[in-house]
Amino acid sequence: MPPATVHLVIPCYQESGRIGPFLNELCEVTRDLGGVTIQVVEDGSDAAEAARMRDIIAPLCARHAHLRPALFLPQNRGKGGAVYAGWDTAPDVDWLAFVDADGSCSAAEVLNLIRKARLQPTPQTALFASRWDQTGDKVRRQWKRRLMGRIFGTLVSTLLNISIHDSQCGLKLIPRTAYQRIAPGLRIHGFAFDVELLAALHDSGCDFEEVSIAWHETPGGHVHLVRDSVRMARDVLAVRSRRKSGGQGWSSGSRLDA
Ligand SMILES: Nc1nc2c(ncn2[C@@H]2O[C@H](COP(=O)(O)OP(=O)(O)OP(=O)(O)O)[C@@H](O)[C@H]2O)c(=O)[nH]1
Ligand SMILES: [Mg+2]
Repeated sequence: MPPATVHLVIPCYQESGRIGPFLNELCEVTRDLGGVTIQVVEDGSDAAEAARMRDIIAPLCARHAHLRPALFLPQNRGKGGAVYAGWDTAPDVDWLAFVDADGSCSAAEVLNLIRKARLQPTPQTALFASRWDQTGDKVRRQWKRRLMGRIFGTLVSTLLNISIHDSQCGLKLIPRTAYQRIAPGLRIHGFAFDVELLAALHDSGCDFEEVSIAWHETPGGHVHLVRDSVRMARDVLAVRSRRKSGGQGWSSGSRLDA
């Protein structure tokens, strides 16, 4: 049996300064796996940035057949919008995945998660990388981000009544069929898209597993601790009220226990 196929999207906004070494390493470590495609989705940065990204990606595309041509979105959609745009170009794969561009989560961790997904006889359980295990220096983050991450995790699990510690980690693998069931109802395209994705998967009956990974924060992040936390909290409340009103429209599933 050929290994399960995976389409891995890297959402990028103003990432030309950070993505080069990580993309190179990712292409190297996945090259011999077979059945894995990688795609950068450039999310409406300006023309100069798009040109810089082309300069980084073109030579890598020439060396690696599994690095697909980048998708350049004409307008910024937000991280979730970019991930979904990339996923929608791969309607036949077994697994849909994304990873952040900055390399905070290493190429080796991506490889581990792909291998773990492939142990499933058929894609069934979504895999959410998690920075929950903070023993030793496995997870290196600024204390402010660590604290906000904990508060946000508590907010998500309490308000949505879904047991999860870290919904926001930038590496996830989703069974493609599960995504296609819920995709028409997904509305959130900003940094909280993972929360809606989680709720929709859960409510449609798709299980998920949190997988502890190493995470070494890279400087130059785009998430503004206060501004984006407020927006994200508002999005969590929106997901909650949609579920409560029963009008979520993302599935015909039956697991609405929030
Ligand atoms: N497509 C898209 N991607 C974005 C946008 N903003 C950020 N990203 C991507 O989202 C990913 C995560 O953003 P980061 O800047 O790494 O976030 P951070 O501030 O470091 O936060 P953490 O990584 O969670 O600590 C990166 O791949 C970014 O390029 C956006 O507006 N659109
Ligand atoms: Mg980051």
